[in-house]
Amino acid sequence: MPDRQIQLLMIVTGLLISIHAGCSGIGTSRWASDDPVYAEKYNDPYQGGDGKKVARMLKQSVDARHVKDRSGYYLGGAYAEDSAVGADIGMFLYQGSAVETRTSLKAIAGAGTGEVMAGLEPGIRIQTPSRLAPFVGAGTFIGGSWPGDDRRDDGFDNDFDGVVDDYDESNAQSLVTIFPEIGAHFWLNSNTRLTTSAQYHFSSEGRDDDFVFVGFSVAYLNPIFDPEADPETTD
Ligand SMILES: [Ca+2]
Ligand SMILES: [Ca+2]
Repeated sequence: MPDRQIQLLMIVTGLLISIHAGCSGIGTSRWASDDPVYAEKYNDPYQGGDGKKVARMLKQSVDARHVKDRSGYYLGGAYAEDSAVGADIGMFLYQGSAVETRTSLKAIAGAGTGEVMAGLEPGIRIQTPSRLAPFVGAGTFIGGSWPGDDRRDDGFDNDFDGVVDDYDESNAQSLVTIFPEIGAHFWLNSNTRLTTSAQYHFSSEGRDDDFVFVGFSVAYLNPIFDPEADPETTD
């Protein structure tokens, strides 16, 4: 990975860790208590001596297992060498509390072949079920440039269908990449998550068109129905 991108990733990760350190101070161990799943675990008064109390405070200050089997959506941006950029909007689903699957609609410009491309990016991430959650992941981008410029009179069979300069020829391109990924999530509160990651995209166009995306995203966890919060369902 180029030095500049490593630096950027370290800065963003450092920022997340400092925010985490700042938020984990005295009085913030109930950081997600507005979430009904988290609250059910931790809303009882502290029991036992000081040792037990501190142990539970520490545990609940990092616990993010309330995300188990829940879904949400995210908005993200990415940066690569030579001013290449990307943007995506997607949905995620936790399979349990440590495995996250996701799919986004993604647009990229300047990366790989240099064309503006749009497509789908499904991925999977394995992470710690904690407020600050490092992860490793993998994914694929499947997309293309469309509609492209007119190529009906260049004397070349651009779409390789055996007919030169037929009616629908353009310079539209497809692009498929697969990528490993490392990164970290940080939950600002019970339902808002910041993420930074680095993805190494292996391009279908060859190794010269591989690229590294350093990305940042903000995600929102969908609320769940809480019977205790609805007065009509409580006695
Ligand atoms: Ca053709
Ligand atoms: Ca042509």
